[in-house]
Amino acid sequence: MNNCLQEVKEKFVEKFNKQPTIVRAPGRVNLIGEHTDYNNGFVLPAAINKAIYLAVSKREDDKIHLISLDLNEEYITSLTTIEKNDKHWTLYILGVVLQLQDHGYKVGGFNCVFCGDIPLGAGLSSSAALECGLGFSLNELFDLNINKINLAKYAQRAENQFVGVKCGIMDQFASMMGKKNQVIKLDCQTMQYEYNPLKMDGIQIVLFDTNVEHSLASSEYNTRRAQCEAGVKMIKEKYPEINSLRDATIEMLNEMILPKDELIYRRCKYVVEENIRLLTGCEDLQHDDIVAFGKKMFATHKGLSKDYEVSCKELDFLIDCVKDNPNVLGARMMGGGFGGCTINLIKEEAIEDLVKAISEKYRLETKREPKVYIAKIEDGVSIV
Ligand code: GAF
Repeated sequence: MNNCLQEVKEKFVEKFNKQPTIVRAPGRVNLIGEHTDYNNGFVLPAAINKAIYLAVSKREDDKIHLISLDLNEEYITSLTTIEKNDKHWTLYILGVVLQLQDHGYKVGGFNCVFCGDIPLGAGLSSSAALECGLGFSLNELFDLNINKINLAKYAQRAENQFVGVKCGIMDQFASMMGKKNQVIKLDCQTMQYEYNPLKMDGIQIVLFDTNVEHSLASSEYNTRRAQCEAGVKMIKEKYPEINSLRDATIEMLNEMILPKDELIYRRCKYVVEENIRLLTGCEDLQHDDIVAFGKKMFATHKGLSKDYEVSCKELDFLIDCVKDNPNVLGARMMGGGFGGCTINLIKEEAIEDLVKAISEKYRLETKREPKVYIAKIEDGVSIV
């Protein structure tokens, strides 16, 4: 049995003296399509084999009793006195409760003990997993009858409104809707999605963790979003029908933004190009052309680093280490940026040696201990 699963179970029984319902909520990877979700574009994520386990039960009173085993912290409040507080982790939970209440759902008091193996701040969406796991748990406990996509939307709103990060829908959608061995092609404008099998014989998804903690809440993420919106506003002066960068073309950017603001231009250019890369990249995958797909991942990294400027020296170093290696088909930084992981498609037989070599180089260069995970694609949130 998974360690976290065992731990939450034992702790819950010890603390509350009854058997809990247990929910598994996974983190995610994203193959391509970064910083496109809040621009109404496309993403290609998948839920993975790293997850948060939540042990939950109803209470007779209106209290919310939370225990984080990873942080060894406890927090108690009530349904009517939810407020921001200095235990940051509680915001992901309480924000979801507030969303459900605001949308008219009757949530009662509950206990929740949780623990996870998604590394924090590594860009693998531990926050979305916690939000989704909690939403899913409350839906089960109180028979709220909310479908998974709406649960994902409430989880996203919790992060937007209570945590204060203006994230898109990708992470919550992937954690909720993930399917074993399938990537999800999601159109963030229409919310249409399709599952595509990831056929990568002899190739694994390897994540190199810079061990630099990113902070999504850092103003930079929200700034990027605002810069994209500023770009849309400029385009609209001549093309009022354009409501997001998803519908913009490079020609429009050249005409309406480049002469006025070079920085906003680079931000928008990256997003427009990334959407094209995703759509053509999906065609590569359909034709089993991982080589062509991998090249697009490298191009994405360049765009994120040079034009969108959400990379950092550690991420760039890890990409430089693999970019000319014939055993690495594609690699790029993943997620919000400023730290966290790179995602790499690596030939199975080369992984061991490569991991050794890169870890050594990384240690020498940065004096940081790198971490490495092999990501397997798993199902989304479910009861264990
Ligand atoms: C973070 C956000 F939460 C996502 O919504 C997405 O924007 C991602 O950064 C960048 O693609 O994970």
